[in-house]
Amino acid sequence: MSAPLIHTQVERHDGKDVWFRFSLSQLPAAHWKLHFCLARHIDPASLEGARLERQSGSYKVLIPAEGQRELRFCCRNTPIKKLSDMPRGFFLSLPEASTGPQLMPVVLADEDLGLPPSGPNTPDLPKVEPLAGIVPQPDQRVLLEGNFRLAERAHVSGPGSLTALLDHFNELTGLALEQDHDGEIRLLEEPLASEAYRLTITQEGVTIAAAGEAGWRHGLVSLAQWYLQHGESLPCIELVDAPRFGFRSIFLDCARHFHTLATLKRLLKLMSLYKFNRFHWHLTDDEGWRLEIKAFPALTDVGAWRGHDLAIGPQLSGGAEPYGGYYTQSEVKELVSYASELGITVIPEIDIPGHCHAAIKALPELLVEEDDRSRYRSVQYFDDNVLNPALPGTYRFLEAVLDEVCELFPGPQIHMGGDEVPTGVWTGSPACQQLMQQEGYQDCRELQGHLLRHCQQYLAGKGKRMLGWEEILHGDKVSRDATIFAWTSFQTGLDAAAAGYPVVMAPAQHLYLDLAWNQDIHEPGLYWAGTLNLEQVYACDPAPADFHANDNILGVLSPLWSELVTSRDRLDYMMFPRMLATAEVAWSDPAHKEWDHFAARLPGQLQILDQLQVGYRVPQK
Ligand code: TNX
Repeated sequence: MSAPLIHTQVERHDGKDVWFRFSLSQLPAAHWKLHFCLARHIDPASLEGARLERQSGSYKVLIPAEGQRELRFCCRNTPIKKLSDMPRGFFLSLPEASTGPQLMPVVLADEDLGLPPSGPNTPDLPKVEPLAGIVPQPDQRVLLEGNFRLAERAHVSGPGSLTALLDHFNELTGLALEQDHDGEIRLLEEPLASEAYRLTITQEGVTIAAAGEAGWRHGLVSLAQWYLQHGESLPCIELVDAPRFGFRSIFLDCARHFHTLATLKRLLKLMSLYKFNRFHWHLTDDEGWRLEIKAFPALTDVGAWRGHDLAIGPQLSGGAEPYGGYYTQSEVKELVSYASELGITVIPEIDIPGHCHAAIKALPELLVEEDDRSRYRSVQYFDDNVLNPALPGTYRFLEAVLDEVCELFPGPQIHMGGDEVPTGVWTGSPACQQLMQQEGYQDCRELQGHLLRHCQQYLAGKGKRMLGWEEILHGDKVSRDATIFAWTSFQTGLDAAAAGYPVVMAPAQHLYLDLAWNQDIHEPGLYWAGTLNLEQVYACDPAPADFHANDNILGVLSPLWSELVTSRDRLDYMMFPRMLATAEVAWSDPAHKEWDHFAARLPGQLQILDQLQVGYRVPQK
């Protein structure tokens, strides 16, 4: 029998409720089950023509009534507005006793969202004359007389070994600069601020003055951007430049979908072109554990893979075949050292206590309390994804993981997540109730603080500081050494800064690169915090001039969560050119930040991205 076809359709949008209808062309046998992924919760009572066998995260298994080729169900209170929300990864499984193959693919023949494609599309950019320029916009920029010809094998002089700096420059530009005593490009040591630089291109040559490597690197990157726009004949110019924030970060979720080491290196290279200096590596989540931990091989043997009949079912883009991957410790070291040559510190994130479905499935003997009767459902629809702060196994697991993480990542900061712990968790756990009594805790959220405080202290013992999403403040137990990542709004960041915490601003409404670019149904992405166009990213000001605690605002982070990022192409599409707007938010003085000017510099930058084969989203006219 050939693979059945399925038609999926939203039959009715009823306020925030969405009614689906599935029609199958044929059925292979009785008692088959239909598997698929849909990042919504199916109301079991709404099902017609089938019953629900399982739903965990985005994974759904339905058992249709005998002979039924048409199924209906409702997802309540979570509208569906985009094709990228539609169910994916269909397959059938047959009962074990039956003969022949146990699995059968189902071909998605057609889908209908039941919505008009979009409202009127507004242009992404204002009508402005293109202008060659640097992104992020430098502090001061003066065009000088004449041009300088940059030879392919120009010589560069400067203190110490410049190999790493020049390798990077050559990789970006395709040139072959070499270090020599007497170069037409001269790196000079001057007592400037650590990341500041002065780049001067005259008809005679190029000088880059800085206090050291960070400044020279930024100067060389500006030179590279100038070269990539002009070719060998560089208009003479002087830039005097320094960053607004010392913390300029891009985040990639490698758990929801796996991204190869090659993709990560390429991303780091592109980050360095825009003067980012932190890479926030989201290594663990419900849908996958991606970091090799020698003490617990099961974390990756089991936790890094999902698929039919695996401990973690298919998720997100779905499918029966095993999907996943992880980074070996030697790959991690390779990436960390590559990043450091680009002036980028890698910050690992081990997301606890929520978002731990994969870890719990890998290590149930340590992480599950048999008698726990708590019932909860996380934002992403898991009912078994939270660590238990009262189990000795939780601490054994965490300490072993942190021991290895601290060895692997030489940077001073470790991110412990802390986000989206669902309500209801721990309420039916005898161990948690006992711990609360023993400690005199009134509120379950104090258990979260209890666990994170332990991590903070454990990390401090190893000379590391803990970072976390804004919810690490829940239960009020972590000390003010912890850096707070504000993601639900600016205001939470301002409040934490006012309360004396160091803060990194990552408000979803302005900086989440996984949000869809606009409301068009074909435009992929999430929209729980609205859609996000280039101008909205650009408009973001993480530290308003009149705010009294600005010293506590360290900088900004733009995350790319990967629920829908299944490939490098999709990664490029979501990140670029929005990442350039983040770069300017993070680097440029608000006095020199102007949307029209950025828009004028964008075409020159897109031409650079073309040369580097970045599949950015082309701005709409
Ligand atoms: C919220 S931001 C999450 C993630 C999701 C993201 C999607 C944060 C700390 N948690 O688990 O992937 O929204 O935009």
